[in-house]
Formats: sequence, C-alpha cells, structure tokens
Amino acid sequence: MTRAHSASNPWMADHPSGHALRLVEEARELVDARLEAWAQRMSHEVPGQLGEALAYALRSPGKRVRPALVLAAVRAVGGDPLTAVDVATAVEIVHTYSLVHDDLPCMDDDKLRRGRPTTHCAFDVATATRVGFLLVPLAAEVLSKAGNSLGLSAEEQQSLAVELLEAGGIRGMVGGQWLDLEAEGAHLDLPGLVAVHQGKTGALIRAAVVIGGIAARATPEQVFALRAYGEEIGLAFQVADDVLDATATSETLGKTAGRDAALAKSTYVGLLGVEGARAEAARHEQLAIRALEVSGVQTESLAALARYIVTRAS
Ligand code: GRG
Repeated sequence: MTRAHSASNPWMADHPSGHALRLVEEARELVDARLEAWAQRMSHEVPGQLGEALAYALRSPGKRVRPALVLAAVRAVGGDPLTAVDVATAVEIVHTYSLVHDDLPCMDDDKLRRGRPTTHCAFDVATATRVGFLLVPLAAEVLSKAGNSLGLSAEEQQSLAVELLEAGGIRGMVGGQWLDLEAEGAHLDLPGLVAVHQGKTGALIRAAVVIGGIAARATPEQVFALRAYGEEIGLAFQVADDVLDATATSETLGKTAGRDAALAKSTYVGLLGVEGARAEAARHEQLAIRALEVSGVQTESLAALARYIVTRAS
C-alpha cells in the first residue's frame, strides 16, 4: 500500500481514527488507575528502594496499546470491557517487566523510556533486575484475581494464565529477545526477522487479544480468529516500530530514536526501506482484519486499533 493509494482511500487514512484514539485513551485511564493502586500497594508492602522502584515502573506512562487490545477483544465478542480492566492490567504489567529488562545494560542498554530515565538509571541495575522479576508474579496475581471476579471456570482461568505466561517465555518474548540479541551485527533476511519479532513483540500482543476473548467467554472459533488477528497486528506493530525508530525523534517516542541503527540491528526498514516497511505494516493490518471478517467477531474496534498500530506517531 503506497501513501498515494492510502490518500485515495479514506478507510486507509494514514493517521489513527478518532475512534481508535478514544479506545486507547479509555484503556489508559482505566488501567492507569489500577496500576496506580498497585504502585501504592507495592511501595508500602515492599521495603525500601525496591518498593519505590516497583512503583516507579508501574507508574511509567505508556501508550497502553495492549490493554486497549484486551478491551477491544472483549467488546468484539459481545462482552463488557469494564469487567476486564484487571485482565488488561495484568497484560500491561508483563509488558512493563519486559521494558525494564529490555533497557538493562546487558540487553539494549538504554537510558530513556516513556519519556523518563529507565528504571536502572533512576535506581540501579540490581534493583531494576529485581523489579522486572517481581512484576511477573505480580501480573499472575492480578490475572488470577481478575479471573475469580469474572467468575471464570478453573479451565478458563488456566487458559488465561497459559496464554499470558507462554507469551513471556521461550516461544514468546524471551525466545524472541534471545534471537534478537544474538543477531546484533548480523544480517537477518525477512523470515529471520519475522521469527525474532513473532516472539519478541508479537507474542504478547497476540496474547492480549486472545486473553480478552477468553475473559469474555469467546467461542473456540472466535478465539481462533482473534489469535490470527493478533498474530498479524503483532507483526504490524513491530514493522511500525521500526519505521518510527528510523523516522521519529526521541522526544516524540519517549525513548532513544535510532537505537536499532546504533545497535546494528536488522530491521524492516533496513530490509524494505521506509515506504516498503509501511506497505508491509499495512499488509499485515489487512490480513488481521480479514481473519476477523470470516469469523463473526465484530471488527469495528479491532480494525480501528489495527489502523492505530500502523499509523501511530509514537
Ligand atoms: C532473558 C533473553 C531474555 C529476555 C527477557 C526483556 C525481554 C525478555 C524481552 C524484550 C521484549 C520487548 C521489550 C520487546 C519490544 C516490544 C516493543 C516494540 C515495545 C514498545 O511497545 P510500546 O510502543 O511501548 O507499546 P509503550 O511504552 O507505549 O508501552
């Protein structure tokens, strides 16, 4: 999809719709209130600097795209998003853990995240490492409490937990990050890059969508469609991320721009160019929407978020 084509097709506008922005804003308000409550609790329950650092990480101001996807998936299968805010919070806490660890000197070694010093810069490496490890069981606790208050069966709760924790594991973020670190300085081809990002970025995004469906008691067919949608927008998200890393400023992104080039990483922009990468993101977006259209899942919110993901400014 070229920009000329997108300009002639209002559905493919090259900026997020008001609807998408409202969905993200709504998720941010709802989830930020929960994160704030957990931050206060952690700073009281966990002694000293570690409690403060946990609260610092939980309060870090992200876009909250994954929570928005959880709530949109709930809506898409006829559920009430307000019942799933804690589920969305659990997903965001896992994402927050991954950012804290991703920024550590032994990984991407970054100083700026979400417009603030990274957790290891605001505190120290040992504290940030512990913060990351403690956020994962916290997410499991938040998820389990959410499953109970939703009245989900033991089997449904198990599916939620498996979905979230597997996305963080060797077939998800850890596996993808590992491949990514090993590939620094090497030249990956497109299948190699897809393998990195299906794990590193895509797995949690896909899990967010599937988890929303399970929380709203989606049918197996609906979960299948949500998973296929999530797989595609997970990749679209990373392609857009590569474009932003190459074209936006650190101020807009709230994190260091140009980091991929500095770390000699293979990227979609490196392989396809900026316009080619934009077209690749739009291709994944279309595949995502097509996966929903055949399933009887309501597409409106999820389609709006797919467009948001490929056209966001940060
Ligand atoms: C031990 C090998 C090993 C790995 C640990 C740290 C880790 C697991 C994985 C890294 C996963 C990661 C940070 C992927 C990047 C995903 C990504 C594009 C994040 C940016 O997401 P946004 O734009 O950020 O939604 P905000 O700040 O808005 O939430």
